[in-house]
Order: sequence, then C-alpha cells, then structure tokens
Amino acid sequence: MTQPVTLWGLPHSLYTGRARAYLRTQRIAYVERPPTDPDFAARIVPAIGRAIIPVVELADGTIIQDTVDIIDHFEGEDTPPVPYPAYPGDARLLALAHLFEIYAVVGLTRHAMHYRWSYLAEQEHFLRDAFATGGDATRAEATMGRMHSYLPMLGVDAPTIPVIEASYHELLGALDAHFADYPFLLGSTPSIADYAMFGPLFAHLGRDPVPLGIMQREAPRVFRWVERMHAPDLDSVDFAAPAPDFPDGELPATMVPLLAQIAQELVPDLTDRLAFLRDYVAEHQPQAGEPVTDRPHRRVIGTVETAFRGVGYTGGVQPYTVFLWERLIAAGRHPAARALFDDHGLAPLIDVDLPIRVARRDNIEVWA
Ligand SMILES: N[C@@H](CCC(=O)N[C@@H](CS)C(=O)NCC(=O)O)C(=O)O
Repeated sequence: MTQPVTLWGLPHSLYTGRARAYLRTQRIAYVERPPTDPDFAARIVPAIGRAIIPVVELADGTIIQDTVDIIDHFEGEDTPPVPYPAYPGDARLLALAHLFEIYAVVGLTRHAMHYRWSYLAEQEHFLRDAFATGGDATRAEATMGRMHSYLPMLGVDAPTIPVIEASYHELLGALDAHFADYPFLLGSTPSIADYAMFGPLFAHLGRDPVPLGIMQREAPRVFRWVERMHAPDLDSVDFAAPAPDFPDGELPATMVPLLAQIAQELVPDLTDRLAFLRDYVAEHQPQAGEPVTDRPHRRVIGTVETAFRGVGYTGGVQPYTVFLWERLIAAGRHPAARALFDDHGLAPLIDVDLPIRVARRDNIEVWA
C-alpha cells in the first residue's frame, strides 16, 4: 500500500479545506496534522520559509505549499492518474474553472472573513475552541487577532458590509438554483472551480454558526454541495445516475446569473489592481526570480482605491492574484472560451497585458 501523505492543516482553515476536499475526492490517503505540532515549526516552517497552511508532505519527504501546487502535483503526469481529473478537458469549461478559482480567492474570501469576524460576539465560543486546536488560549488569541486584522485589506468595513451581505445572499440564490440541476459547478464531477469555491463556502460560510445558519435556511442545495465536496466519494445520491453534465456546447441557464455576479464584482477589483501593478513595475522594476515581498509572510505590495459593487474601499494588492490571473488569461484566450467571456461581460478579465508575471519557486511567489 502507498504511504499516506501528511496534510498539515486545520478544520477551520479555508485553504486546508480546498486541499482536503481534493485528497478525499481523489481517494489519496492522508493523515492530517495541525501546525501547532512542534514538528511543523521545526521542519516545515524552515523548509517553506513561513508559517502557512495547508502544506502537503509526500512520503519521499517532498514538501508542497499552496493549494494550486498541491492539486497540480497530483494532477501531473508523474503521479498515478486520479479518478476525477480536476481540470476540465473542454476549453470553455476550463476557462470557467479558472474564473471560479480567482473569484473564490479575490472575491469570496471577503464574504468568508466578514461573516467569521464581524459576527465574532455571536460565535466566539465556537471560534475560540477552533483556534485553540492543538494549542492553548493564548495562541488562539494571537492567531484570531492576526486574522481579524486582515479585514480592512479585504475591503470589509462599515460601508461595504451591507453590499457584501447583499452579494452573499445573491450568490447563495444563484448557486442553490444551479445545484438543483448539477451536483458540481461544471457538471457531474468536481473541478478546480469546486475545490476553490469550497474553501470559503466550507471553512467559514458552511461551518461557522452564523453563516452556516444562513446557508441552511436559504440554500439547502449549497449546503448539500458542501457536504458532497467534503465526502470521500462524489456523494451525489440526490441526482439520477449518471449525474448530468452540461449540454454539448451550451451553457446552462443557471450559470448566467453566476457569471453576471462574478463580472460585476471581479472586473473593478482586478482592473484597479492592474493599474497599481503597472505603476509598481515601472517604479520598482522587479527582477525575475526576486521574491515578490521582502519577507515571505508579507502578501501585499501596496494598497489601491477600488470599489466593491460601487462602494469604495482601500484594498491590498497581492501578487498572488497575478499568479491566478495569468492562469485565467491563458485559458480564456482559447477562441471558444473568448466567445463565452465576450457574451457574459467577462472579456475585460482576459483582454489584458499583465506588466509582469508571478511564478512560484521553493514554495513562495517570485517575479517572473
Ligand atoms: N495561497 C495559499 C494561501 C494559504 C493561506 O492563506 N492559508 C491561511 C490559512 S487558511 C494561513 O495559513 N494564513 C496564515 C497567516 O496569514 O498568518 C494557498 O492556496 O495555499
């Protein structure tokens, strides 16, 4: 039997959820260990240069950080084929998968962090217990304080909160309608779109008491998708077998509102960050191979004035976004994907010349 891999992660961690769902679906044996284990500080942190989860450690000692790299490792040609490849073969679906991937990170993290931290009083007992996993109350307090401090950078503040909540109710409605027809975002099996969206929709929005209640009351099928994504098989008992795929060459009507919402929310965010990035590159002239920030745990290179659904906020600019954006642009340039993006107001996300690339080397982001 092959040795299980180690998943360094935690139940309430957004990105651990993404990696765990992937391992379970693909039936890759794993043992999960918490980053509070002294072994994490002694071996893993020095190897990856920062304290971050999830980390996957293979039986041969290879250490992989970042959920994109973790999934890509198992999807690659050097590993046994997985039962449900996560990258769609169809060019249009592949581009949509990358669109959901970047939306989950740039867009939905905001909703997840808002519902976790703006309702702290209502769910404090639950969160203190979660954050003390493997540690103690002092460590929980420190980590909770750090996470809470990310809210302004994500654009969560008094003026944006009502629109974040409106956006979330709208998203739940659109997803609930979609999951009435399909078990997964792009059809009968999960793709990188599902794994990416699962992160926020499970760890925070589908698990913390306040947003969990909203999801169960308003969107039972989204709640079922969360269960399905976390199950060790496809868990599609509520669909006829075989479960439906998208009709050939056609986009189901349930995708239309989702794409409209993504366009509305992502285009301004990314366009304003691109303008910042152009100036930044002109001013700093980063060299290829250089780490994107002076210290690996620093994710942001500056702030930008932007807007979420028309409400202004000052948000952080993360080079990691460029890494995801390039993946979207590459997939979106296929003619079939292009036509689809044109039809849904998403062309501004692929008609873009990025002034610089971001790659990942030795588990950190570097300019490329
Ligand atoms: N791009 C990374 C993001 C991972 C990430 O943000 N992990 C969070 C937990 S869900 C973390 O470890 N944060 C530590 C910190 O910000 O101090 C990935 O996809 O793995």
